[in-house]
Parts: sequence; structure tokens; C-alpha cells
Amino acid sequence: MGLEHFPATASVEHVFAALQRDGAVIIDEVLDEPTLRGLRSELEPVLAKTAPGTEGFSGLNTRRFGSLIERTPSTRQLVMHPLILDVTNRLLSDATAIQLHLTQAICIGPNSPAQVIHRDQWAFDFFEFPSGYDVQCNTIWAITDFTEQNGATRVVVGSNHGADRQRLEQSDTVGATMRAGSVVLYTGSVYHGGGPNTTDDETRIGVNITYNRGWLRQEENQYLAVSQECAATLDEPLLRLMGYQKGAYALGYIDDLRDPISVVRPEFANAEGFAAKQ
Ligand SMILES: O=C(O)CCC(=O)C(=O)O
Ligand SMILES: [Fe+2]
Repeated sequence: MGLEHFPATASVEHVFAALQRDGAVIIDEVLDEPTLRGLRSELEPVLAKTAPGTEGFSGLNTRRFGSLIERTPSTRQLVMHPLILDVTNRLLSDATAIQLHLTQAICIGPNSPAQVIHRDQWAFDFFEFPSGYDVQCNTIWAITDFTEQNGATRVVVGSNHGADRQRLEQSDTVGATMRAGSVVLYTGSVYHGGGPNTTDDETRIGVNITYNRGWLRQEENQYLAVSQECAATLDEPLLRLMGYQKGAYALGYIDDLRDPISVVRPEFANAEGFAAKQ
């Protein structure tokens, strides 16, 4: 069974139901051509200066780079995409706050083997979260087409409900094949991995943007990955999501219990330390 595909106009209820059932879901052709062109023109110069990984999990012919909020400003609209944030807020609905976990371009080069199948939530030091309790929600935006040949992400459908610490095989997976401009959403609990790129001349470019519960540590440290000069130019919703807010009632304040956003945009600060309710 393959992954379920939805149009960009799909309701949050339908997308969320499929995500909970299968652990992953594809939304087709969310981005238009001009937006994709803008993203590519910002990503390509950084990619040209990026070296491949130095170990198998990162990929010896896979180039990865982060700090996308600062380096590739067009990705901010992906981070803030309303449907993605709605689905994430549902998945993590009992969290006081959600936050940006990482931003990373993942460019799988020609003749790359498949990445080992894993759960992204293993990043939390392999803590075994209870089955059914999700701690993160992930996206990979297709900047090029994702095909069976060029390294489309592999997913073990429904494995979000399975036991932890399993060793699953490529033969258990299906490809998250999709056109450029589409996005695969997947939970931290679903088993998946970067696919093998068996082409001689294609690079598969994806933008991995993930979110987690505000009381967990971020995979990419947003306070240091994005300079304070850049942060001071960002609007409140993005800064709050980057972690310039409290993660829960008593988590993440500064000095005299002040709102952390005071450091970069004092005009947005308030006594609660969260985005003001609309
Ligand atoms: O690039 C991909 O398709 C997936 C990469 C991945 O799962 C990871 O690096 O954790
Ligand atoms: Fe992963």
C-alpha cells in the first residue's frame, strides 16, 4: 500500500486522519513554479559550497545544510505554512507550545545508497516515548521531483504504531514519490529513510522542516543558527515558533522571568511569554 495523496486544498481533518493512521501523507503541488524558482535560486549557491556528509547516516554523497531561516529566506513561508502548522498543532495538541525543531536542505547525489531506516524521534537519545504519543511532526518539501530512481524518501506505512528500536528493511518501505512543490508530512514515530539515488546525473533536493513539543530540545539550535541581527528583522509568529517564547509555563524565560523575545524584538514582549492570543 502506498502513501495517501491529498490536494493542497485538503482539509486539516482529512490530512490529520491519514497522518495518524499511516504515519505519513503527501500533499501534492502546494508550491507554484515562481515560488519553486525562488527557492532554487537561494538554495543552489549554498549547495554549491556544501561538502557531502562524512558518515553513512548523513550520506557520503548527500549534501546537507541548515540555518535556512537566515540563509534562504524563501523557506520561511514553508516553515509558516498554515496547513502544516494546523496539522502539527493537532498532532501535538496537548503541548502548551510547539517550536521549530530543524531546517535542513537534503540533497541526495547520484549513485547514493539508501539511508538506514529509522525514527526521527530517536534523536532524543533513543528515549522510548509511549506508543501513540507523538513528540514531533516533520515535513520534507520536494524542490525537485522525488522519484523511485532519484532518492524519494522511503516510508514504512503504519509503522508509527509499531514497536521501538526495530531494524526494518528497504523491502518494508514505499517511496514518497511526488512532483516538485509537493510535501510529505510524517511523524517522528514513523520508520523512514532517504531513498537510494540510482541515477548517474540527478540530485534530489528536499527541504526538511520539523517541529516538536516546546519542552524538548531543538535539533537545530535556532538561537545560534540564526543571528540576532537577522532575528531582529523577523515577525512575531516566526520568532515565537523559532523558540523566542516559553516552552511551557516555566520553561525558557530570561533573567527576571521576562519573555525571551525581549532580546530581539522588545516591542513584541508580554507578561505571559507566549504569542498574544488573537
Ligand atoms: O532525505 C530524506 O528523504 C530523508 C532524510 C532523513 O530521514 C533523515 O536524515 O533523518
Ligand atoms: Fe529521518
